[in-house]
Amino acid sequence: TMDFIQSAPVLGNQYRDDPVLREMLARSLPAGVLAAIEGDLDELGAYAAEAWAEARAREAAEPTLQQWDAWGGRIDRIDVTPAWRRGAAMTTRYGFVAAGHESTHGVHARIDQFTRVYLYHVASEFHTCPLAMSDGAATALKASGATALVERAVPRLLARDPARLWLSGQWMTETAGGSDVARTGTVARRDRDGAWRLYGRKWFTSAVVGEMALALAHPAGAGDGTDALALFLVETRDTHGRWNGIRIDRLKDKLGTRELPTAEIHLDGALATPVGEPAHGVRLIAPMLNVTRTWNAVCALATMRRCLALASDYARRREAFGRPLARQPLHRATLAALAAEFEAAFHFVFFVAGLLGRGEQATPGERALLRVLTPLAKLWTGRLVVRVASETCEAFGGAGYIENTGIPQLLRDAQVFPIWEGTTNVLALDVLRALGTDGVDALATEARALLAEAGGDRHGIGASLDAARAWHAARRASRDALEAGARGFALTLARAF
Ligand code: MFK
Ligand code: FAD
Repeated sequence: TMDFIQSAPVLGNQYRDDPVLREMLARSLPAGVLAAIEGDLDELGAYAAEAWAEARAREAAEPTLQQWDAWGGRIDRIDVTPAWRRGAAMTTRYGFVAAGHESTHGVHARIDQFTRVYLYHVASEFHTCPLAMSDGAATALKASGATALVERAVPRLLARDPARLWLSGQWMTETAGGSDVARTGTVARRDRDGAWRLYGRKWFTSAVVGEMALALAHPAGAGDGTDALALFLVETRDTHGRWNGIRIDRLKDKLGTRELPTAEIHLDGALATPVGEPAHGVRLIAPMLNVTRTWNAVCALATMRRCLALASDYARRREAFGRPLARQPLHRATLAALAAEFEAAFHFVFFVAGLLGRGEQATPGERALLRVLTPLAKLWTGRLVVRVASETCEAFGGAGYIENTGIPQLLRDAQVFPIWEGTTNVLALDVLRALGTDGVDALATEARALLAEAGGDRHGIGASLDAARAWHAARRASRDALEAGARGFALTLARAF
């Protein structure tokens, strides 16, 4: 055994090899819709496998920032990785953003779109981050009714032609507050010509390479608090292609998502257009948050699926104590338990995607359900993916700790899902916000209807919903008591769903 060489895990076509995905599609989509999209899904499944093999065969690539040219001119040029350079062509070819908004497949648009995103995410090297924000921007603009901005930006965000495609950022977080955006210090002032200009510092901007952003700012002279904030559309370049009053201070040195350029920027008179009246910015950006949170859940699923695909393949290749790990009862049970958790989360998230796709056709009950299940799906999958990625490292033994196997990156990348787009706690509080005072009863009724549809409650789900209801009722009077238990409450509801 001195010259024993372990064979590396191999990834097959990620569409063909995924029975959980295929079963969901067969159940959720009419045969005609599935037939129309299956060719694309098969190509994306093959692309996922090719990209994995290619990434193992080269050095890791990261974006770079060049602030100055040779002569001392300020340029702030960000060069992105090869996978990112293919991003526009892939996005327009497969409609990662467009498919969610086109009418071709009616209420199935979001299932179609998020299946594509699920297959693309890991290979995309977090190009899905700006795509999520672009989808969120298109959704928020449409909901705002700001006609001129909708006409200018939405067709570009949903373009099927790479030369026309726009990406959007989402500029909220500042040094003083990411969760508490009421602490926004960026100020919006009118210039001599009456145009709005933004002044301030945005502390995390993940798609500054994009053509636009939706940004929160405080109109000069407006009062304090969340409601005084306004939402602005900023085009990042002027008509000559120069930065629009934007300085890139540096790129973040991050634990994971290292292919994604996340910048710290200064806004120094960036021209901006208010979305609607210059107030109620958080209310206006909320549709964007809910869409990007759904993307977050889908991309967390994609990472979990990748972990399980690799760990299962490896378990068939690696032998210990006389047989492949896949035939060691305890290793097998360990992976099976993770797969079961993944599968439950998968169906939860795609149920949410299906509700989102109902759009205008959704009943008031479905809208209320979507509102509360969105933060639940995001917070649940954000925590689960970290656990699955950590167990995957362990399932590879020492190899799972060695960078160029590709396994550690899964864990480093997974850790972002519970942090951005609202941490677990912030989303648990959002669940309280969404449920209001009576929402818990409505949610429990809905859950019971789903249980009846599923043929009964074999796992005591009704009992845990009753416990959550009783808990909520007992603390309704005390905001502090309600908040202190909000995380446990939200996790109980999510697990029940
Ligand atoms: C690859 C995977 C894809 C992921 C890509 C992601 C890229 C990463 C980019 C980011 O991380 S961007 C930054 C994300 N930042 C956040 O998510 C902020 C986290 N903080 C919150 O979510 C707070 O809850 C929030 C700032 C929204 C609210 O704080 P406040 O100051 O307590 O607000 P308030 O007064 O409760 O709410 C203001 C209004 O918004 C209210 O409506 P009204 O004015 O009509 O009363 C709320 O009901 C409404 N609202 C808040 N959250 C909502 C919402 N409405 C609908 N849906 C929501 N989620
Ligand atoms: P804080 O708000 O300071 O939170 C610290 C801790 O306090 C957290 O654990 C939180 O859960 C907890 N906490 C806060 N409030 C409460 C409360 N009321 N009750 C209980 N607990 C609470 N932002 C953008 O705007 N645009 C981007 O493009 C972007 N890209 C990002 C990319 C990456 C890779 C990362 C890591 C972040 C990015 N962010 C972006 C920022 C991200 O959204 C914020 O970091 C996040 O919302 C948390 O805000 P914060 O960092 O200020 O943490």
